[in-house]
Amino acid sequence: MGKASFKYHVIIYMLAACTCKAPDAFAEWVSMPSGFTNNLKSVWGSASNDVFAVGSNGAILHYDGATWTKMETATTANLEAVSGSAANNVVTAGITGAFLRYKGTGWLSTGSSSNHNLSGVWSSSPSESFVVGENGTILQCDDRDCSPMVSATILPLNAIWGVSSTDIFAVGANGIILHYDGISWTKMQSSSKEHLYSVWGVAFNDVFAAGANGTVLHYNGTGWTKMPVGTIKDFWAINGTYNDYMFAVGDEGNLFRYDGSTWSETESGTAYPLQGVWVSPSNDVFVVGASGNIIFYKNIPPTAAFLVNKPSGYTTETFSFDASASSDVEDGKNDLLVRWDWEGDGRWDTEYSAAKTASFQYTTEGTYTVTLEVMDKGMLISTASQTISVTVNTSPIAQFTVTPGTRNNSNTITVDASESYDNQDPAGVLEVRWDWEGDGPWDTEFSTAKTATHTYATITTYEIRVEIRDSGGLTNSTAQKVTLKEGRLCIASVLLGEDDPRLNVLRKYRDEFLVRSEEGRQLIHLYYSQGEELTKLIEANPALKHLARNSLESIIPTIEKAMADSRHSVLNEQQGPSAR
Ligand SMILES: [Ca+2]
Ligand SMILES: [Ca+2]
Ligand SMILES: [Ca+2]
Repeated sequence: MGKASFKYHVIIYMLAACTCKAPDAFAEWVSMPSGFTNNLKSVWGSASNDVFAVGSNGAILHYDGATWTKMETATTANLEAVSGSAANNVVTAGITGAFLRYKGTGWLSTGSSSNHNLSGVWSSSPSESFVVGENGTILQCDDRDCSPMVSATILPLNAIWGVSSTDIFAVGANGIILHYDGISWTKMQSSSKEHLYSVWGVAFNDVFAAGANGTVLHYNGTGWTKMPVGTIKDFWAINGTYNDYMFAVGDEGNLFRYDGSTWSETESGTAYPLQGVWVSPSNDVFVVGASGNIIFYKNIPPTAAFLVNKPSGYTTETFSFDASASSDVEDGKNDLLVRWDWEGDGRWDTEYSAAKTASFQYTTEGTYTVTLEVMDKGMLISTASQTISVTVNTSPIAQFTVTPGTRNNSNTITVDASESYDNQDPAGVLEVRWDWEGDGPWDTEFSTAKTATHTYATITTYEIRVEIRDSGGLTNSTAQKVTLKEGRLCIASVLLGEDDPRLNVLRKYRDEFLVRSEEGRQLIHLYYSQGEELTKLIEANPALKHLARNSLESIIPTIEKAMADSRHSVLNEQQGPSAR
């Protein structure tokens, strides 16, 4: 297999791997050793390195980001729920009114003043928590004690969650859902008769409840509706960080993820009942279950990648950057935020933005390391860098030469601007255009061809202008005057007289025969470069004039015959130029 085709196969493989990745993205659940074998019922934390899990026999476990350790408690009651508002305000509740507070140093078993089994807790602030339990029990607790609230049911309440202390939802048996508006608890119209075991939301009009037989309900601010999930296994807990990043867990290792549009099953790697789930602010997922099982999904940092429209450019130009190639396993591209450091000086030059494209113009020459930072919704970041070089563009320098045309008819000229140059661009990319008469309007388009030929209709003096343009659009122009002269046969005219028709033979010989060979052109050049001087010499010397005239007169018939015989003759192919 050739190198190229190997490369090709690698690319195909990578593309295939990418398309397969989505369904497997959440396969990376790992089992965490808890050191505990009894049931774990609930999990909550303030951060991924400050997580609490509670369970049977008064067990409270704490995770510091590396290991789970059992915390000291004064209770042996089965604990059913844990929640909090900050690292130094955690509360847990359990059977026969068990209620413990953690203020950052140790668990205080102050009790709830209730004898009912308590199964749900939610903290609205560091000094206020709400607790629910059997017989429709609802308690409001501060840092000292708890007091019962007037409930709207005698059915068991299993879970509680709120937006604020004046907007709280509680769910329980037979699909019951209660709402507290800061004054009283009232029953909401539920769309289900299934037992509800968990409630969580992101806003007053975006709340989710999960329960028996794979039930998940959604509240949109006006009513509760059942979401299609695709399981009949009981859900024991639901939690997330966004309405497109949430998880529901339940019986037999049942684990579903919601991405904002559909619920999809994820392989949890366990068959144990999963009873608690909590998603950290950095979008790591902690799930606890029977027999001390804890499983964990770690949010993967995004992949940062970007394109720049060119690796080098001028201070007069704008560079365009596109971070659309960045990606993340958990989050959609639109959810990723990006920011830029144009010089790689460690100071970010833009705010975080969901817009993936940006542009920047450098004012100073230099080599710059452009750095992109990409952040996912769990605030995990990645960076990517590219080096670009920026130079100051200077104008090109225009130069050109003019030479008489090869036919030497005097009205055809050839110009050559090859000597023009630029300090940044090679000659090949420089473009030129011409103004043949110096009258203002350009007579040619810009072209990288540096030579051009032009034939004038009138023999006079012209100013020829050239303009040169570099790749950065800078231009420079120069001009020179060219005086066209009649192609006078000076010596022959003096010898034969201005009106002698034989002059036309000589003109034809010059223009259609001699001009076709290098030697002929050299001869013409010699004739015209020496002509003026020789003519003066001949005119001043009658003997020389006589001798020269006789020679020329004898040569002309020979020339005439040679032209007629010559296979190179073009007399039959085109009309000769008119004699001047
Ligand atoms: Ca991620
Ligand atoms: Ca910077
Ligand atoms: Ca330049």
